[in-house]
Amino acid sequence: MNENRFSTRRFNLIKEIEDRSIVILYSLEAPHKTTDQYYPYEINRNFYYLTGLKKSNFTLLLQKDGQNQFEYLFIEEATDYSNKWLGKRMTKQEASLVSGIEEKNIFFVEHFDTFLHQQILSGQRKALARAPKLIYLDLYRHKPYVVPTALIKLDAVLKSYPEITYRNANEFLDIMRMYKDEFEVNEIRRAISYSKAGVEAILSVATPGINERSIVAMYEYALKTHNSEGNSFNPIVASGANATTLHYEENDQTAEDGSLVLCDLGALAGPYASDISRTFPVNGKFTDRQKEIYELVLSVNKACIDFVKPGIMMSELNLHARNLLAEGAMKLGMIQSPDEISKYYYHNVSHYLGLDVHDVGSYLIPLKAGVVLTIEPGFYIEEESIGIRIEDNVLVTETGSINLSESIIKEVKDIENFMAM
Ligand SMILES: [Mn+2]
Repeated sequence: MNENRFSTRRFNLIKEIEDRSIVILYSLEAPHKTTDQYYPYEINRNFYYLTGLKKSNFTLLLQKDGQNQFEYLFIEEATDYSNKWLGKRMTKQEASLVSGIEEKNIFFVEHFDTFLHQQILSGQRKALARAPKLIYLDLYRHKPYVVPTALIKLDAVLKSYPEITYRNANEFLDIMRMYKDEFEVNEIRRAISYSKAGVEAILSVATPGINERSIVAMYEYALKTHNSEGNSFNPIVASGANATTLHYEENDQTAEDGSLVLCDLGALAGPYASDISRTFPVNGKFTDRQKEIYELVLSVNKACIDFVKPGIMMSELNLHARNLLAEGAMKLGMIQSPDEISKYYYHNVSHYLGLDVHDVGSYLIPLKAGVVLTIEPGFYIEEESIGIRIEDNVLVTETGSINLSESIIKEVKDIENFMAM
């Protein structure tokens, strides 16, 4: 069943790309930290999407030539040394079972450069396939003027074959990855179930005077004991005014009695992410003022989830949230005109979710069944030390939407009852 899913994706990608081209995707390696230490390894999401493999230093090579397609995989070889020092590595047979790539087309990674030159680029396989004119690579840049790793790795090749151009494979993969199949939706559900366990652990331990750091520790403890791989991003646990900074990550302040705590966190299931925000009073009881603002955010959270259906544009969803929050703030007498809402609400209401927490995809095309997105309205009043965000993970269906994180408590009375236990 596995091989079908990943083989189908590779087939669909090859269908889209130009004739006489190849795709090269690297699973990449953990970045260096200090001396002989490395940061934890994260699989390249595009590599995983097309192979199902989560191993570092693997390379995928796809070739399209007319009606012919070729798939090759390059893996790390298990040696006596690696077995004794580094642990078990995958065999060709295991890699073939997961990825659906035929075992005879799986080689060891140290042979990749020679293979690429001799078998593919130099056109020595002319009998089988013409030399490619184009290479598709993962050219994602996390900020401007960063040279993508794929270009660094292929530098010598691109210099020695100036007749071959390269292009961004993400223009296809980003769109393919937007629409989740049943397996993926179930993985996201599993990730959400870990986040739920984490949120409940937090609500159980929260008490006035607790340090935000202890809350993070309880949360991460819950993830690990439920067998989640861990965080899909650095958790935000922000008490009082800290919650008005959107990406507050220090998580080292004391949650004072009477304050709200905003938690924005997400657990992993395999490489799939969840992304949940919940806000609660650290002493277990909302003040009237906190409740008033909380109920407004909650009503917008629900209204936006109901608004999600095929055909809706992200921009409409954003506008809907903003209008509703502005309307609410005007009723509360906090602003006089709708555009003043930027004072209290200053982010978008949604992003895609999947193999990445801020998942790939176009924000300029209408929603369609299979898209998973967040709904996360917020309200931030710095002068009152109130920051509230309520975030759920929502699947677009043929007729509307399903809130995948519905079972994570968010009603005022449910939170208060839970914390009173
Ligand atoms: Mn989010």
